[in-house]
Amino acid sequence: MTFIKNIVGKFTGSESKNGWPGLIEAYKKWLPVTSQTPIITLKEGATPLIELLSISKSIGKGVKIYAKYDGLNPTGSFKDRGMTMAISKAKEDGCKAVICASTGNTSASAAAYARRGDMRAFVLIPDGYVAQGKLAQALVYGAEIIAIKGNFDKALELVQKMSKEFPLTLVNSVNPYRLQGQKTAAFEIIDELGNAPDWLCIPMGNAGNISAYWLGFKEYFEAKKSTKLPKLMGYQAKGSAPLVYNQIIDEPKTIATAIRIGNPVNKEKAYKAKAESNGTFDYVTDDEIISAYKRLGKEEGIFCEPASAASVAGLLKYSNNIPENSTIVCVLTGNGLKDPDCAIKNNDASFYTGINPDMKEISKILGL
Ligand code: AN7
Repeated sequence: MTFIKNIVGKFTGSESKNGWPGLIEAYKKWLPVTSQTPIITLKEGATPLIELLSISKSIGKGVKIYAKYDGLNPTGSFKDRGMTMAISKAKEDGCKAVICASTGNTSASAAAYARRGDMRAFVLIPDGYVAQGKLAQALVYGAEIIAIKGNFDKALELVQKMSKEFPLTLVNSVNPYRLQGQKTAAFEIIDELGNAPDWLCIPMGNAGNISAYWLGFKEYFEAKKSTKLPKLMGYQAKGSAPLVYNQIIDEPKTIATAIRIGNPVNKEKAYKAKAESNGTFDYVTDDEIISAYKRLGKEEGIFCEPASAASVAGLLKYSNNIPENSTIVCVLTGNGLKDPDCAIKNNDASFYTGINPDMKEISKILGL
């Protein structure tokens, strides 16, 4: 991949096995860091852009669809891009403890980076609505976890208050360093494709990530690293779509617990990005999410979490509107292993249990 060579060529190769130094080091001149900033990194970024061969073929019209598979970050989600920045800056400021509200991925990422930077990590989560893999991570990374009787929006309200009351750095996406780190995903896409895509399809919860991508696409465009800006296609789950209805949802509902958010804090930024990019916000149903989730797995070999599949579900919903010969990137924000319960409940696999270890019996079952 030429872009990895281009970036990595600048480094000694001693930083990690393949020479990738982590996104702050790689994109330093685009980020608010100085020589004084202690860089806390797990070598996040440089995630693969994978062509979706089967889905591109089924849409036809010469369209090329790629997945930006950010589930391959160190803690399994795009949050690591923002967290390396937020935690490094918190460390620079002498912070001893960070706090966040989370539907799961932010808590895993915050805990990993905070502990690596020798800080305490306090996380507030909605009791019973965080996928198993994410909870397992927060526990193992040594977070101090408070599960509240209430949803994400309530938890965010609380941590915003607490960070004003106590000496705690808030690391939700209201922290501006989060978006700075996350904008590097747009840089990577342009570095690899040689230009911006025509559309960027992305799931939205608090709408930090879509806002960050827009920052990144605009900065590279202004620096003449691309000749166009993408249309932002932001998708929410139907039962949890405050940005589609333009109203707060008091009791958001969706199988995609990562984006079960009723009052997005980055609402204004997201609407501005939508207007500037001439984009579209829409919802997808849980059935559409699961259908895209399954297709990604069994046709493309890509396992993402349900919230991430919303980007592909949205693209499929808009397939009649896709311009001929366009290039589209769908952001797969989190790894499928984050939510094993969803995987086990939603698949079309043939799974035979309690079978005797007998070739005759097995071959009969398999129709061989
Ligand atoms: C897999 O972890 O809000 O629109 O607390 O985990 O930037 O909020 C997660 C959000 C998409 C939405 N995909 O991103 C949290 C949290 C996955 C996510 C989103 C999230 P934003």
